[in-house]
Amino acid sequence: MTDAQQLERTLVLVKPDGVARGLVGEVLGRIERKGYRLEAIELRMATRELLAEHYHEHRRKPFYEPLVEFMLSGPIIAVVASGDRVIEGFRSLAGATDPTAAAPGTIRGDLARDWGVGVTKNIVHGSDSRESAEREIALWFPGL
Ligand code: D4T
Repeated sequence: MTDAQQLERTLVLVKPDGVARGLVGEVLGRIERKGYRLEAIELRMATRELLAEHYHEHRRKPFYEPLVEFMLSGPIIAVVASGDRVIEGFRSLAGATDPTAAAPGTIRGDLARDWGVGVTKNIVHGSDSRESAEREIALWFPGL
């Protein structure tokens, strides 16, 4: 099997707002009902070091510090899901970054809103490319 044919994987995070609001089952259910496979699931607290790597591309953005504080505010569910085109497919399930603008029918469109903190509390993260997915999976699930 060549690299291009290898089963695609993505890293999904249910962020602290999703866990605190009891939406883990809802998010995982949508991934499963879409037909993707859950390869690994872990409930854990992030660390500042892990988030510094995970959000490396945003490190100089004004929302970086509030984002990291939010991601440290409670437990996160880290998930590896697999399936053909799962990266694109999960981002489609998640909807637009801004929960106010996210289309109804998507996770963010149906379940998230602006709580006065802009777009930070948007329930889920999903990798945005094969390269990011493999980098993020190695961070959250070393050895998987
Ligand atoms: P993630 O990475 O969480 O799947 O989100 P997106 O891919 O949809 O969005 P992103 O990379 O642009 O942003 C990452 C993360 O930062 C938060 N954020 C973003 C924020 O708090 N304020 C902002 O202005 C933006 C653009 C939300 C998601």
